[in-house]
Amino acid sequence: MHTAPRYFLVVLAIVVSVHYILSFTHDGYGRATSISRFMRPRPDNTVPDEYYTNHLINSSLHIASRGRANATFVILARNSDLENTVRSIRRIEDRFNTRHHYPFVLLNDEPFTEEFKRRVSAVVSGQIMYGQVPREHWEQPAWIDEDLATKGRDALVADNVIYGGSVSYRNMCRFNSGFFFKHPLMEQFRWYWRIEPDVHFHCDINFDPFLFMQDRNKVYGWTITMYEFDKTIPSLWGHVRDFIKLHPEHIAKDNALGFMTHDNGERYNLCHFWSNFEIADMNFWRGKAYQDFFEYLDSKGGFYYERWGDAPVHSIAAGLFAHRDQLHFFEEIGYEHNPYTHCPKDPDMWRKNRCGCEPSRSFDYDGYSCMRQWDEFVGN
Ligand SMILES: Nc1nc2c(ncn2[C@@H]2O[C@H](COP(=O)(O)OP(=O)(O)OP(=O)(O)O)[C@@H](O)[C@H]2O)c(=O)[nH]1
Ligand SMILES: *[C@@H]1O[C@H](CO)[C@@H](O)[C@H](O)[C@H]1NC(C)=O
Ligand SMILES: [Mg+2]
Repeated sequence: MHTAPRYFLVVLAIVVSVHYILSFTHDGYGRATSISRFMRPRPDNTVPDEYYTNHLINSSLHIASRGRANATFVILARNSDLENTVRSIRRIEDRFNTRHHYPFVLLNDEPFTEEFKRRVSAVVSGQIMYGQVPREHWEQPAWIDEDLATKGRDALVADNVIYGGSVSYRNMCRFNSGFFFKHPLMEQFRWYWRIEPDVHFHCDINFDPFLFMQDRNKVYGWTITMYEFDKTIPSLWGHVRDFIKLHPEHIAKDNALGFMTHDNGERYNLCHFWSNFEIADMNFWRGKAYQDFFEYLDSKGGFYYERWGDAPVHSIAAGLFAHRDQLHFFEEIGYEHNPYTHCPKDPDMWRKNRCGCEPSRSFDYDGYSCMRQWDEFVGN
């Protein structure tokens, strides 16, 4: 006569213990709950303590005293960007580079003024080099059909697409896609950290991201990922698919395509890394796979007929030609380029790195962010 309640108790006990086991195995590193995501850094995604130069945290100083990587900062700027360029450099110097003295390369399609050089040179802690971009790396190529290009721009202007009517913005995107790493001042380096005028670094960076990337065989480091405006790249993915068929030898076996497409390459989900922040290996861009890729895309004219950004071009290439583990999310680097901020959400990380940003306003899980797709892809 007590069978029914006893049966109920047994079932209840099983349910409770299964729930307990599941919550145990999913806790911390799982994506089971938003709490666990908030509380703990992702596995394999954080820079280990031994990379930290801060003696309070660091236990093995040998990594901290290794000197510099073969690396430079790079900033593309106009003379009119002077004040914002000074601001960006001051911020990265204060949070990182006064302890490392990595050089800066400043590039411009026009000669920098003496005033620009005087002001910017005053705020760096290391070497600084100023270069002009050669015309053939900047201007719209002569073979571009100007009537088609005009039609393309007019259509984007009519559609209210940001920079839709700008030729110089297109020059900039093409230059950042295919040429910055070929500039003579950049050729002497392997690694670069891209910075733009008026960006913010919200946390101390008490480790050397270049050495971390080098040791771990990384290719591309990023802090923010989001959707691209589909109106700027209507034909891009079709060309990517054609390129894959044409050059299957370039596609990495364990690539990150799964981050950018949910139907095995059929359609692009528009996710890309926000390229105003990049820490990456220029030898990857200089390699055969990317060179073939850029030449192929460039020959289609989409930098001008549409408005292809360097962000989707770099991201798709990194997703195709690199091993998935070679793409790295720098969770601990608090970064802001108007209007979006990445702020570390893990309280320990946030405190340890003296972050000045507000974690709850981090862009990571904003509706427009692609962080969810990234988490799903890497299995967090
Ligand atoms: N020398 C030069 N640099 C440019 C030109 N256009 C853009 N840049 C630089 O290229 C980078 C990207 O341009 P931005 O105007 O910041 O474009 P964005 O980041 O997409 O957009 P916002 O920053 O939101 O305006 C920045 O480092 C700019 O300084 C240009 O015509 N000449
Ligand atoms: C740095 O890297 C570049 C590009 O790979 C290379 O040409 C250069 O020789 C390297 N410099 C040093 C000091 O290793
Ligand atoms: Mg910008």
